[in-house]
Amino acid sequence: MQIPAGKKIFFLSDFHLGVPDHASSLHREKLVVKFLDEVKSDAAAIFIVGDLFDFWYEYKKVVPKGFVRILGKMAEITDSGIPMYFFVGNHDMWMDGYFEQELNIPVYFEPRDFEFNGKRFLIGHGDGLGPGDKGYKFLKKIFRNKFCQSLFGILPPYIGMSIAHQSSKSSRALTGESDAKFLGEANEWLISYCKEVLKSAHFDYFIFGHRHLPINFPLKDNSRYINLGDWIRYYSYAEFDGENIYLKYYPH
Ligand SMILES: [Mn+2]
Repeated sequence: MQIPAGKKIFFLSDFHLGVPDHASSLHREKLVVKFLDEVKSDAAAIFIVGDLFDFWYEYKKVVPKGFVRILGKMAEITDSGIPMYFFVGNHDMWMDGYFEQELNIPVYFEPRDFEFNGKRFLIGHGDGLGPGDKGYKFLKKIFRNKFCQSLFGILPPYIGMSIAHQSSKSSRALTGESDAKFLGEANEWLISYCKEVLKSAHFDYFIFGHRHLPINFPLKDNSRYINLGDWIRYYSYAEFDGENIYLKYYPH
């Protein structure tokens, strides 16, 4: 795809809407909506790269309460003809057609490559990639298992949603502040992942979320790894102007 002159592609992730409480989530939701509203006239496309929600599970006929502003804004943007793309995160992987049907937004469950203006992008949430993290990789298999997902769906929502909110809280408690520092080239497992991919294919840009730390790291042959940070601490996003990519911070 060729981006029309003057237009840009925006990438953002990890809003974790729904936590830690309604008031602060609503505050962040309104900021994301304001951002989307401001960039839409410049946007050739907008990518949301996972963990939009702190927890999302679509029942057969029912979706979770709340989040009406952001869902409405996303619908408005795609209705106006600007494409949006969504990658599930580890907190909102339980999607089942609602975004496609209601918002006209494709939902991707795995990293995927795109080409804009001759530049190759590999885009994904980033969870479960690279070396290590065996515990999470095992858990992810269970979470992604159709049978386990449908078992969860039989639970009455007030029980299912309570269990999910509880476990999402404890998973955050586990990661906490250890996310806040760059661990160095050798220990950042998404950098290891990018290097592994680059051995057999060239990408100009690797765009991931999940790490909750804005990172713009140069790899070999002018390739870059961009981590989108989050909208909890950093309010960070990436912008591709057709030639270069920039990691930016939204004033709040
Ligand atoms: Mn996240």
